[in-house]
Amino acid sequence: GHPDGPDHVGWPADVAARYRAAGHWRGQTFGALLTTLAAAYGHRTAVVGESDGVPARWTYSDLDDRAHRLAAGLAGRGIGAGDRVLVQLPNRPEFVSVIFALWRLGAWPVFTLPAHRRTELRHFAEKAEASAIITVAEHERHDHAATAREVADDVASVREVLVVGSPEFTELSEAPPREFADPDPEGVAFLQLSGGSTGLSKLIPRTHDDYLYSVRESARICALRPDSVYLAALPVAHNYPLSSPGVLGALHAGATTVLAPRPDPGVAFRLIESERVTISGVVPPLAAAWVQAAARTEHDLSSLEVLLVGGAKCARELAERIGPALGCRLQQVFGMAEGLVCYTRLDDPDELVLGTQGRPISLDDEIRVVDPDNPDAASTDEVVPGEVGALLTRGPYTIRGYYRAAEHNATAFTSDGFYRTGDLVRRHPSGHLEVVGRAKEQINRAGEKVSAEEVENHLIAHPDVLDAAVVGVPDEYLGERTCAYVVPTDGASPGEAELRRFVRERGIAAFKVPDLVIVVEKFPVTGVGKTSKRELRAALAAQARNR
Ligand code: J2J
Repeated sequence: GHPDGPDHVGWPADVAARYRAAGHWRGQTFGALLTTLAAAYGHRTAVVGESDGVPARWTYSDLDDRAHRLAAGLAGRGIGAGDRVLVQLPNRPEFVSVIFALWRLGAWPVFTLPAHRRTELRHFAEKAEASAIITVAEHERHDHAATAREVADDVASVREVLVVGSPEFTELSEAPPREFADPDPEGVAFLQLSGGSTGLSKLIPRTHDDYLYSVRESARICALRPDSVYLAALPVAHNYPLSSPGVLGALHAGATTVLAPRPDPGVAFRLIESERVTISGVVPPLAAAWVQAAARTEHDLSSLEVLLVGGAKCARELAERIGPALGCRLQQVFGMAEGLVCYTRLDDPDELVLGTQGRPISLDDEIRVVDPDNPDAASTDEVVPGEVGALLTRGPYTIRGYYRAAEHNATAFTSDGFYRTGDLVRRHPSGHLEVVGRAKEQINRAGEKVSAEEVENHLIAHPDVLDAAVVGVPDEYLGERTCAYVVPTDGASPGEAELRRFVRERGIAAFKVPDLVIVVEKFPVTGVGKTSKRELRAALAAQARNR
């Protein structure tokens, strides 16, 4: 085993046997799924998008053929079963062919976001001991190929940087198709990223069996059918647009996925009209932007049947405006890359659709709402039904441990295997959960998760900074924005602009750069000991709200 801990903390054998017996885990890999889909839906359209400005429209057979050829091409570069490969691709059709090619090889995609930069990519490459990076030359004026090569220079395991759209990659994509041994469906299929609350993002190992279960059920709960058209508006590497029901749910149903290069109403509405989109998924700030734009649009949005909203809390007022403004049904979704996904159901009464974040996918999702004041609460420390508590969960598609993170796993999971979500919820008698807050040290900035500790560590690296505390403050548009309180070293007086520039140049995603920096002489005095930083953040967050 790796010194940092096991690659995959599996489910206990008896529990796994139960999930198989219940038909949740069916022993199918993603590669095998694509073969089945190509046989069933061959000439139907699977993926619509743009590759370097060139429109693309792939049938299920096209996708199957591309994944076969690319798998062969990648194998020719020495990529094989068990290899970890950083995938950093924006919303373009090759995202889909690349991940299925890797799955056919038994290699593990590591789903990084287009927003990630040098320092984050280096961390993921090191932690995963990645052997390759697959990226694009440029996206949103950032030279991704150059960043990937920097990471490859720094991380010894990275042998290849492959650039989608380059002549070299095109050649790989045209290799004679080959079949590869199907990997173990109970084995790891890919590594997803956690939002991170203690320091850097953790890697989340998901198996073919567990993820396919959530994808299959998501497609069913969202009523996807072969003539559905799913618009992927958010960056598809995110767990939400990937699987809730997302690109994979749409594929599972034989439907069409339209990849929007950007999520703004200008781009999205044009695609909804031209592709007759029936369903999409957005975060609350984007839903608000769509609602506003719908009042003035000349685009025909009448094909839209369902809009999922999730990733962050959807305010009741916004929830009420979505249906009337967009002429569709709202479906709330509350999920996490670690597993558990809740949806309001399409036939739920309005009160639940507007006022809750849904109920779990599976009857085998175990939910515990426990003492919110005790970070070490056991699964038995449940609050009175209907009271607010910390959400713990365990089930057929929720991980039992992060990748190579034994120390972190000891606190992130209970001794009986429940994942501590860090979310504060209230459970309704129907089983629907209402998310009312958060216990974890994380800021939810328009659905992007920012670890307070990670940003603090970047600030403290500045020579003029003695200490830093990062908190979320309410923001009308983003839901929350990040506010950094900074205590300077003796005699120093760092400026806000300088500190923000410094953090950005450390090589991290723009959404992690503090929106606001406030320099203070000293921090308020709180309790002492291990939890003092937590108390300090709480005190500062309260202070920020009252500013
Ligand atoms: C409040 N908080 C929410 C909601 C997520 C589907 C949908 C979302 C994600 C996701 C996902 C929320 N109301 N409706 O993976 O498959 C916050 C919670 C949660 C954290 C997980 C999916 N929906 N959240 O957002 O891994 O705090 O997954 O624990 O990015 O987002 O973040 P992430």
